[in-house]
Amino acid sequence: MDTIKTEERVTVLAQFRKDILAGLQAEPKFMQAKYFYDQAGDLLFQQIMKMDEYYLTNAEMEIFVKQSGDIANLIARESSSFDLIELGAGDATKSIHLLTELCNRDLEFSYFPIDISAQMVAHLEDFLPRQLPGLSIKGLNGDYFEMLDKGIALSNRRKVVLFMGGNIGNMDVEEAKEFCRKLNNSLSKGDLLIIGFDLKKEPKQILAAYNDAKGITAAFNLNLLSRINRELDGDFELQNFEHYACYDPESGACKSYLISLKAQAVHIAGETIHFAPFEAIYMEISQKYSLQEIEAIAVATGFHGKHRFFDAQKYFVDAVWLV
Ligand code: AVJ
Repeated sequence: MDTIKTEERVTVLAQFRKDILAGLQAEPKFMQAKYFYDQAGDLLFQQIMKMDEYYLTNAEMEIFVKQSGDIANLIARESSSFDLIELGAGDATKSIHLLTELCNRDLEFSYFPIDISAQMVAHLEDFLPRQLPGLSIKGLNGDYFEMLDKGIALSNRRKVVLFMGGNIGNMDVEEAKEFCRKLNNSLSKGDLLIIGFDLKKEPKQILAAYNDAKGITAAFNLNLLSRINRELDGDFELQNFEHYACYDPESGACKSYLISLKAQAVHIAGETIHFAPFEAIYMEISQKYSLQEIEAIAVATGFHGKHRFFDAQKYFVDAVWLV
């Protein structure tokens, strides 16, 4: 695995400190969703993916279980040699179906999974070659914005970028466009982007996915406060904060907040942060899209291609975009 060296670990912690303090000293306060995924956060996210309310994983799983053969054919259509770069691979339980199809064909490819969680990348490098003998794999641990360039530099073949799970939903629409534009600039003609979007649907169903009855999503958000307490010598009292999720069916923005239940001061890395009663920390966006909005992003950012893969309920779409 290409991972952070010991001297870089200091920088990672310093960056965490800088980002958290900047977000909490901003008006309004915010945190970055990428920091959810420490060891406890990984486990909580795996629980989220198993929840009844969290339809996204099942929907995209269905796409990859039933249609990986078609997706593999589409990838192999151009040429039998390419590299597969996955942004935010996680535990790869969906992409493994595509990897299996690709391994079953006479293709020459390497798999570069990128993930913010070092544990996940280490797990993939250990687990996948045992599951799929002969698979050429090299994991990259880090922020996928940074690691993408590294992945592209490592590859001297045609590139297929996988960006699944609705991870693009963690950006607002403008950030998503900016990201796709950057991605398009980094890629070359003939390269492919397979990108998953959660679709606009019954608002109550969306809200329930981010406001589950058992409070797992609440625990997932509150876990970032625990992480700050542990890694940045913070003194957040978790019982003084409440998870609040809302969905705007017009814009498609589903947002999560932690609400300060009273006036309080919190100390983090030697700094004092003041909270007014019911002041919100904006934690995360999970943006939902219509098919027209998705098409508009493709066009605006230099991609083309009409191939789309849906689950039977049309909850989710994996679009195949060509550079
Ligand atoms: C990993 C960004 C796809 O937004 O649905 C799930 C993260 N947060 N529940 C999402 C998440 C709360 C998830 N993504």
